Amino acid sequence: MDARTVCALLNRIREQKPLIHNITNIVVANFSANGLLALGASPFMASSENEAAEAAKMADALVLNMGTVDEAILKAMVKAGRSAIAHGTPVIFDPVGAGATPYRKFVAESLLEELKMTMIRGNAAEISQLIGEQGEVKGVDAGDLKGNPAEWAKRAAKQWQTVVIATGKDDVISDGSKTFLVHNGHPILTQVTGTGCLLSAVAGAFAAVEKDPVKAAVSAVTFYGVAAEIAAEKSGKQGPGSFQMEFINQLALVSEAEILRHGSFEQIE
Ligand code: ATP
Ligand code: TZP
Ligand code: MG
Ligand code: MG
Repeated sequence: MDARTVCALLNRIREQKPLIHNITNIVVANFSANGLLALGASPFMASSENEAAEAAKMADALVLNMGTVDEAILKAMVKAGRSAIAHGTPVIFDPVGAGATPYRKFVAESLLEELKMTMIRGNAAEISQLIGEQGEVKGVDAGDLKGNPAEWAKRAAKQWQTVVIATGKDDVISDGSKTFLVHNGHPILTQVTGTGCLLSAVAGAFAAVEKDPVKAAVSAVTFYGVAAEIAAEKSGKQGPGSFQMEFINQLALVSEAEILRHGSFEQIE
């Protein structure tokens, strides 16, 4: 695949406006909904177990984010996930803070054992925790990493039979045999909460319009990184608040020409 694939999938999202069912955390719900709208998708936040199965059934993708999970949300996630899988709908899992507390480790493992995910998107430390490695987790962020994120992503993909997106300075996408590196992105993304969570939701929108999860994942991450680079340049030295606003603008405005010019990824395996 090359950057033209990214453009083609972005155009599909803008034309088809896929419905993305999110069971997500209270910190990022608004940012995720606005980011999906800017991209051209339709966000649907529905976290009650009373409607989880129906919401997932009508959606084009389901995003499960355990950022502020509790018992009720976990039950809703299982119901939504089973419904999505029964209807052939892709499921994207964001294991926010996996390994930060024993409860989060339990939740992540329960969901992974219960539901066959289409993709898992986490920072490299979270991904390491899903395979029993000890990448340092500082709350919801990655700490100092001693280890190889590409290796972690590949192992996690094999163990959980899925496509893994492990983010950080470089982003890794692996299905256990093919592995890609995406070089786009900007460090200021780490100064705005929810940029990882929004990427997971954006990956859901790409999975909604493309059956090959590797193509969908590489495209989502490249598109997102290019939008961040342009937003950082446009918001200049004004800081993370202005960047956040400009980033939402760029999710809507990024053009094919910009993706072809700036998109940078390679297959390493
Ligand atoms: P958050 O940073 O919001 O806590 P997260 O920890 O779940 O999110 P990150 O790994 O920070 O996820 O990734 C979020 C986005 O930030 C991704 O698009 C990633 O490529 C980008 N990113 C993270 N660190 C850097 C960096 N040092 N340089 C460039 N881009 C980065
Ligand atoms: N605390 C619980 S969820 C959350 C915080 C700060 C948001 C995390 O979002 P991201 O994208 O993983 O930083
Ligand atoms: Mg982070
Ligand atoms: Mg995160």
